[in-house]
Amino acid sequence: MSTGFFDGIEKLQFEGRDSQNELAFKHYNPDEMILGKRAEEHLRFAVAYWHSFAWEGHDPFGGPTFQRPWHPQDDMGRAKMKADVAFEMFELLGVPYFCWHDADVRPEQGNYADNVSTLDEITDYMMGKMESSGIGLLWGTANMFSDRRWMSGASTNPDPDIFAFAAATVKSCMDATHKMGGQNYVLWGGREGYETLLNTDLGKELDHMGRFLNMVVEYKHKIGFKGQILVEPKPQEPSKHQYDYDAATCIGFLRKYGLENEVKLNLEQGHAILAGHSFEHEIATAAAEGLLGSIDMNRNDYQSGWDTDQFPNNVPEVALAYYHILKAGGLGSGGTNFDAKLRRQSLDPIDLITGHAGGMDICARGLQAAAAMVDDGGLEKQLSDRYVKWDNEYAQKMLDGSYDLSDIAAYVRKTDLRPEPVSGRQERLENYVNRFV
Ligand code: XUL
Ligand code: CO
Repeated sequence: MSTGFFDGIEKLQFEGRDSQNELAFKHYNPDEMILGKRAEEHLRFAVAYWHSFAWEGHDPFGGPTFQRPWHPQDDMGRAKMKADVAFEMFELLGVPYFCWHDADVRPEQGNYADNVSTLDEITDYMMGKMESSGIGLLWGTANMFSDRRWMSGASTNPDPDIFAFAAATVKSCMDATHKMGGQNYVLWGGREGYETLLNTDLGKELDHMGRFLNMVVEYKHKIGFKGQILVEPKPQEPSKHQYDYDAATCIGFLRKYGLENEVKLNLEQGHAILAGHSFEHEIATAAAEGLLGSIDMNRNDYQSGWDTDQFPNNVPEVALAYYHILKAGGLGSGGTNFDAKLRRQSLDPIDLITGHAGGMDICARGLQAAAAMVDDGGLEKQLSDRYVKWDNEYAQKMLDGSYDLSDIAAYVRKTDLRPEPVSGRQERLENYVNRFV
């Protein structure tokens, strides 16, 4: 039985780029074959429960603007109504996946045992809907940043009672994710960081976080969870300094605590921007280490310096992101999660639908352009040309340990080496990319 929330809106269809219908896809055709695989299987779209159904429209200066029928979210009846509406939206959009935090789907009860039993109850309820709709869980995660108990961190809290509460909370969320057949389990370190070193022992907190993540991996194997464990880098907000600053920082952390073969990265466009990187930089950094897990797709406002979590709308940026994803072999069991929210003035149910539909179309265009660049091979060719001299015997000897610095100096002297710089061709390459986007 329909909730009536999206009354008058039918399941969106692909109508092609000439369509004037705002409730149709112009570019996203799930069945389009791209490099031998259906678009839906490349993109693996997911809706983020929190932005569309839990966030009520607050900003630092004002309260809720949305006033949905399932607000306030303090009881299980309304949590079920929220799930009913959420699944209606997933089906209207035709997305294969969704993602949740515990706090998005059940009311906060103030104590562990009740939080677990309401999480169990609501996730059972959602599983009924997953079964009838065929929609899967891309990932689950624990919200360990909203409630005041987490104000000084979760696994990095100075109080071991909070560390314990966090461990127990993650266990319950991993259990629920496993039960629902989730493909991944994500840990974003919301308040795993600090405001001031005056009250923070940074080395101790990092060691605690390393032990915590090792316990997560041990528990995954104990329960036989086959999904990937992912950490999500972000440099700041809410903490002034976050330990999971960016992909490179996370990779160093994973190596230090022996987790590089167990944990991959969930990379978010907006977080890359906050860290002073492009999204493709973060993707390429993870991919170079074999640690690309999944992506959170949004865009950040380039002027405000906040994590504005807007739906993507920049095809050239998205195209370069998917280009590096394709080069890395695709998203695997990860996906494209819209960690994106409406602007707080976008009050209508149709705004939720068109926000996601537009994001899906932008991603489809980005993927098409990325695939065309892969197919054409122009970027790949210029890379191999640029590095071709490394195939020379002497160049290989510099890398394989045959030569030390003095051997190299002797070679340079003997051959009277006078290197000539060659053009990096950036503008020509930017023009090349422009042909595809
Ligand atoms: C916050 C953020 C989170 C994580 C999941 O910036 O991106 O929504 O994706 O906790
Ligand atoms: Co995110």
